[in-house]
Amino acid sequence: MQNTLQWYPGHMAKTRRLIEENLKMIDVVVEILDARIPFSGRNPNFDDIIKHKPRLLVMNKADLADRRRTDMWIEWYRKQGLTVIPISCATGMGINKVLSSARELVRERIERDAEKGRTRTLKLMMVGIPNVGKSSLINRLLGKASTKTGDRPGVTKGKQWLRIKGDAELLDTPGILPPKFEDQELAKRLAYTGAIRDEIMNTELLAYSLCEYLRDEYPAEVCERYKIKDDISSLEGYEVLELIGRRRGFVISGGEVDMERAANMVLDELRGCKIGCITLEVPEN
Ligand SMILES: Nc1nc2c(ncn2[C@@H]2O[C@H](COP(=O)(O)OP(=O)(O)OP(=O)(O)O)[C@@H](O)[C@H]2O)c(=O)[nH]1
Ligand SMILES: [Mg+2]
Repeated sequence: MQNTLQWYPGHMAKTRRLIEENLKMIDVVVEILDARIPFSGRNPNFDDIIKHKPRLLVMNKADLADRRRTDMWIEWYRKQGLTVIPISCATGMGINKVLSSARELVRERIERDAEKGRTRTLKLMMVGIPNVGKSSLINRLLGKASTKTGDRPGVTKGKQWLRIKGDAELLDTPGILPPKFEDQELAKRLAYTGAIRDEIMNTELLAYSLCEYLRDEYPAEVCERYKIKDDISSLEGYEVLELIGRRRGFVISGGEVDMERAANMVLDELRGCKIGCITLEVPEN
């Protein structure tokens, strides 16, 4: 893996300013996480940026995550006093809880305003790292494709307000990551889930690490998917990948495995949920 990862281009600094400038008029910040990396997928700088604004944590892509682990994370966040809900923009699960949970967070204010005869639409701002589904959630809430989405980071460019008739106003923002990561493991998890571009990582090394993780945490799923009968528990990550490549027939001249092809395939299959519903981290107590 390269040491200097260039992923903090000018537009991320710009987005930070955009979030800060709009914060005043926002009722609730909706922080969207990828349920497969509920910890690494949070930008630690958001606390700094968002400060004490009411915040709803939304664990999106729950359809791709390990349900047992999603429950563990929900409990972990709730113990910290945070409001968190699991959703899936792909299946529609939990979408109907988003507005009601956000409204609940500012219920007293809404009621106070109502007593004074003031009705206001609820103003929400969607924030999160790239590719977690901020724009997809907005489209789901609006019931139509109003903002562009895509299976790569950096799809949303500028700010965009969208209104749910008489109900709420939503502000989409581009995904932002912290300027740098000390922790390479964390950077790898972001790459596995597509929050940072593959091009800035070494795909083979990334796949070795992934295979190590799967060997320890999801061996049954890996063996089932790639029809492996051997015990993989004592293999190195690259040996697991080699075995997978061989099972898939990715063999080049001399009988060697085409490791690059195997690496790309495993990463694709992880992202496509083909290996199973996999969550890449568990809460620490
Ligand atoms: N399986 C699954 N895919 C999802 C879900 N939500 C979003 N996606 C997909 O994830 C990709 C990213 O979605 P976007 O809505 O563009 O993400 P974003 O957070 O707006 O991304 P940026 O604007 O690039 O920061 C798209 O390919 C979506 O179809 C989900 O709940 N489940
Ligand atoms: Mg977007």
